[in-house]
Amino acid sequence: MGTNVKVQTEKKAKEHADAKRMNGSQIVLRALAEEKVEMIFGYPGGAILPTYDEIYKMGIHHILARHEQGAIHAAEGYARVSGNPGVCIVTSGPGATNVVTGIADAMIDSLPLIVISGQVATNVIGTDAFQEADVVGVTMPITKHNFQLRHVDDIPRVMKEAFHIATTGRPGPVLIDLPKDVSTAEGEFKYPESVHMPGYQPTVQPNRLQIKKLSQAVQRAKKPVILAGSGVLHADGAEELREFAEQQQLPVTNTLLGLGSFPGDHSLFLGMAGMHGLYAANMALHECDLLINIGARFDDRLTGSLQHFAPDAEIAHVDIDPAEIGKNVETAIPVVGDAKEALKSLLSFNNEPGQYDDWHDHLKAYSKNYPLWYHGDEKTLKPQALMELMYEETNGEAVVTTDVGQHQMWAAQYYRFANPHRWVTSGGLGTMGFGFPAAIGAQFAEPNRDVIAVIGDAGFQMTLQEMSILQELNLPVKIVIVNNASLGMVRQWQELFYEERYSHSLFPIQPDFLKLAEAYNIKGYKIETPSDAREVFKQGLREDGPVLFDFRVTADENCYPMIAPGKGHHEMEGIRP
Ligand SMILES: Cc1ncc(C[n+]2csc(CCOP(=O)(O)OP(=O)(O)O)c2C)c(N)n1
Repeated sequence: MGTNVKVQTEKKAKEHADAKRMNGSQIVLRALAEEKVEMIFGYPGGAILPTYDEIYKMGIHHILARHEQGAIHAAEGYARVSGNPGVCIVTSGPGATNVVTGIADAMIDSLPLIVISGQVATNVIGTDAFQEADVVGVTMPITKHNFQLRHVDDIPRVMKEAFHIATTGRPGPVLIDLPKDVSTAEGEFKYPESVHMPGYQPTVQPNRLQIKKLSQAVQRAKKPVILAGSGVLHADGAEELREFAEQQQLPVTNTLLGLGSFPGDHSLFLGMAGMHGLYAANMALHECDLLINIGARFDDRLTGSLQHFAPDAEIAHVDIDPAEIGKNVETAIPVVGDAKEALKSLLSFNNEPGQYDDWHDHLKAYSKNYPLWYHGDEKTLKPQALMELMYEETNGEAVVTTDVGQHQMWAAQYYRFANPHRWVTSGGLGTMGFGFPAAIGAQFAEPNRDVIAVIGDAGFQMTLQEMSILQELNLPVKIVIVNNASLGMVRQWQELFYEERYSHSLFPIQPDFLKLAEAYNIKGYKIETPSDAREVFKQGLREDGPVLFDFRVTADENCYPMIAPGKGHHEMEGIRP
């Protein structure tokens, strides 16, 4: 026997000895352990029962949601705050279809998720068996990748690839469909050390020449601005972003999802841009001669009318996903790569900053003359004032999750995020029902930090059943209902664009949220005046367990400033009282 063959044979023999025989469910769970998964969120049912049996026997840390949608949004909140993939496990058919919204949400917001869905046995797939749904077909366009397991021997490789795909490049959700017979069949557990995927090789290191072009453009520019998106957060590049902005003295604005990637109280920060962004931020985008997009999608809520978008700017776009570059906005300097690596490379040129004093003064005047505003008074509780006091009483240190609507925009405007991974919101899909369960996942990721779920009275009613988790585990999530007795954002649009025809957007009758809290043994407070708001919030925040605050805010408040549909950044409305 040649030496080479002998070595090979010995290696094979060793591998065989290392391999352990176990069933498919055990293999799946062992793979999760190999991937250092600390907890999973889920809900059991027929097709996934063999796996739940092993979860029981192996003592895996599993959080039982009360609806699969709650489980997947909790997994998203966990992923957003921890930076690790969120894992969600559900049964076939309705269990799997109940997580479709969360999968789509994670896809558009680039959150790493592993979703394991039970499936009917392989011999009945395609026969309309009980609780069968073609989940692979349904989720094909809304997953970064999906798999259907057909053989137990494939499980280790598929699990390894799934985690690799979910967490590398532009993160995203990966679904693994697990037929019941595959989960009970016996096989060997040998976890691969690496993946072999020639067709999937994300570019992490940016091209040095492109970086040089970008660096030269910064030197040429008179009116540059950085637009930082959540790509900076996914790349853990907040520190490098601050260093680069300071080194080159560049003003910075954020997308909604990018908040926290740059300190909210920094002198170079202009505030959030976009539909409800700050006027100074939007005018910086409108008037700049160089727009450096780092890890943002140029989505329509950010750009407003594309026809009017950044008319005088040379556009540079750094993105790990090449499909994003040039998708919506013509780009002169494309840079494919990881945001942190790109920023490190840009920093290494160590250029002197350009002469931007006039530009800074110009933007500062916008900030001074057109700040956020609202009419406060002593008698009524204004939602904006509530956000301000929340910011003050938590020293800006809390993890804040939101649902979707006016409260989301007010939280984004008034809670000045100083740190990465403390802001959890459904940006791309705009999923009502997201905010409260996401706070549960966030609290698991940051057990010692205040986690505040800021939600509307309508969105809360979509997933409030997850108060059961708070009750069961005494999880100290603080629920802040910004209660305007309406679908506030819908009401605002109907007021402004549909001649005040409030079609199905007002809630004259509401549940008693305090009684609901009581049903789940959660402490509740109803607050109706500004004078009570601060004291009660302070007091509730000190509670060790969960608290629900029902803040009765003014019902007819509109969220300003605003870019109306079809308008450009320079046409913002409500920029002054
Ligand atoms: C699942 C879902 N359905 C519908 C919408 C459309 N929508 C966007 S905001 C909004 C109103 C939200 O009301 P509420 O939760 O009370 O928050 P508010 O705007 O009052 O702060 C609606 C219905 C959505 N975003 N998500």
